[in-house]
Amino acid sequence: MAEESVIPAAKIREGFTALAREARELYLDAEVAELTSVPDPLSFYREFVSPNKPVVIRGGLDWPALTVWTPQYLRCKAGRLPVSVAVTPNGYADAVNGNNFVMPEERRMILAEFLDIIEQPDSANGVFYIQKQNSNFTEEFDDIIGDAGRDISWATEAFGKSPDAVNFWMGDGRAVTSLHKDHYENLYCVVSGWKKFILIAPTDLPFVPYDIYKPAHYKELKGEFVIQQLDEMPEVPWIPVDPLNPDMERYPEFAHTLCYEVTVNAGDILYLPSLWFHHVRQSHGCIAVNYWYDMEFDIKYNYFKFVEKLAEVQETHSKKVPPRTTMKDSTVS
Ligand SMILES: O=C(O)CCC(=O)C(=O)O
Repeated sequence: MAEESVIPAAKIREGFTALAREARELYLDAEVAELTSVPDPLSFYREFVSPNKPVVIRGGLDWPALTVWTPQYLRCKAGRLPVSVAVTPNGYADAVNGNNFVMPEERRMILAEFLDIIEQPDSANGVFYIQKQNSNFTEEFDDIIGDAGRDISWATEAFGKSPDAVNFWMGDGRAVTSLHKDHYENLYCVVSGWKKFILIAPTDLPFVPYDIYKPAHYKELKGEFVIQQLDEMPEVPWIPVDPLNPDMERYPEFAHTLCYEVTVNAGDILYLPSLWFHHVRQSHGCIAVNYWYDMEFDIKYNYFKFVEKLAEVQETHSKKVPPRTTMKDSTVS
């Protein structure tokens, strides 16, 4: 009978270290690349999408939205539109809190009401953020969509398809999006204010810890936010590390990641490649629109899933993470 062979964890660890090192030597840049004008579709695909490298296109937007989307204009043109707003006590929606993965309380209100809260945050309890990733821009903002667009034409040409979702983001300066990854090619456009992204390449995946959490959501009851567990939902694998304040004692492997930081200002476009981990902060009242184009599920994706599987069985990553689906990490939101 053939003997069962066991690969020592140290050998797998060596492979992970080589993967991260060689990626840095061979294809990653020291900083996020910058362009000062929009690329033609072929160069964009060849220089950034195919090698899976982020780039910021400074001043890449020429939308009327850049000048016309003042609170006054939004009230006048779209103030009566009903919108979905994520409300949390602390600005962390879809994030780890103790043993829970906590989603925001979702409220429906008209845009004018939301704008009042953004202008006077103390007038409401909690942190309010329009962040619903269900193509809310095309679904809920029909009256102002012409000020921006249903797609980014040169990106649509490069990808050979239209975006799967177009999302409108506007919120409180305290709102933070916790570290996660998506299976989308993301064209992230800032209309006013700024966003700060922390990015980690997919080749650093073995050093990004995951744990398993109980799904829950916030609910405001008599002026207090409580966490209610959602027992009917499956458990959620999520990243427990806050890259702004990582707990290196508990997650020492995180020290081996290379965190890129980039600020995306009004008028800029960030190309955030599929499978890159990202953490996002913003200025108060920042407005953005992003375009999610589905990634190609090609050999790169296959290799990524292989490394992910290997990392799951390797104890430094997580002992408990069940097999991942191909769904976007945050589809539970
Ligand atoms: O802007 C944000 O807060 C989060 C953006 C994000 O996670 C995304 O576009 O995938």
